[in-house]
Amino acid sequence: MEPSVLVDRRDGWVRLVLNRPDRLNSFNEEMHRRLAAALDEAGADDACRAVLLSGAGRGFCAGQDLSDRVGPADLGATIDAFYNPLVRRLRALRKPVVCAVNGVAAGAGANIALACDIVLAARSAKFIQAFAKIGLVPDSGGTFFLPRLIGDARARALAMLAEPLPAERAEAWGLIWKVVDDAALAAEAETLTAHLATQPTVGLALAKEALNASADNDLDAQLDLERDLQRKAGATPDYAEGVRAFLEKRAPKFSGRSS
Ligand code: T3D
Repeated sequence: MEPSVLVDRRDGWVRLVLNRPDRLNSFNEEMHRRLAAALDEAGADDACRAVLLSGAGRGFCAGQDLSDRVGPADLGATIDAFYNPLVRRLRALRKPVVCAVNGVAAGAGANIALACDIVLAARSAKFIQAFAKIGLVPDSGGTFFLPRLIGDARARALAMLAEPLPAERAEAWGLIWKVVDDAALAAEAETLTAHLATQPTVGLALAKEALNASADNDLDAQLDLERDLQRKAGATPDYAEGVRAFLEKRAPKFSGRSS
């Protein structure tokens, strides 16, 4: 049997593919464990400077595998054990995470996509806060990301109506970065991830840290944080290389190293 997460190591980056296509890549515990391990490995590997997450088959991810939920379950415990750590891992990973939403992203599947740094979606894809259809609350950061990305009015309607949001509207509303023709999605996502893998990795990680903190900070606190992170960025070899390359009128060659 094929693994539930495919790990495809490339030159400087890794492609992770959710691989339970007959269940629209919905999560069971095994897929959670494999994805967590793959993200930890990518995080620990200095040679890996960017991550691409996508799904096998016609869907991206349909959230929790509901066939594992026919009996009573403590959903707070499963969220504590699996979904919340996954969202925290994606946000904390000190390298960019691109998500290629190749088809429907429903329930936790939609919000895990939103936890990634740059989200591309196939034109035919849709995002569904499916939770209300089964009496649940948007989880995996949905109630955090949605109002911040698209505003309270739209967030409330998506959460309460569970209507599919087509990819083109998701882009128009600012929920995602970009819609791409279905046939072009894989190549465009790979080109973008490969590009990010050549960029100043430490600087990007510091930018990610600042953006992650922005939702909870007031302007003064954010200005102080930017100062502190800029101090760190300014001490990296990639900053020195970036300035040198600019002055020498050539393309920079970033190492991604911290020292
Ligand atoms: O439980 C906890 O730990 C708490 C955390 C919860 C997080 C959550 O994500 S709760 C929300 C769970 N997800 C859903 O409620 C979505 C359920 N799926 C759907 O509503 C629809 O499948 C879609 C709208 C996503 C796609 O519809 P469609 O018509 O394109 O496909 P389909 O025919 O419904 O699905 C294709 C197959 O995938 C089908 O199997 P079959 O009939 O071909 O054997 C379907 O049963 C299966 N599938 C889709 N989603 C799930 C699933 N099987 C198990 N769990 C799923 N979530």
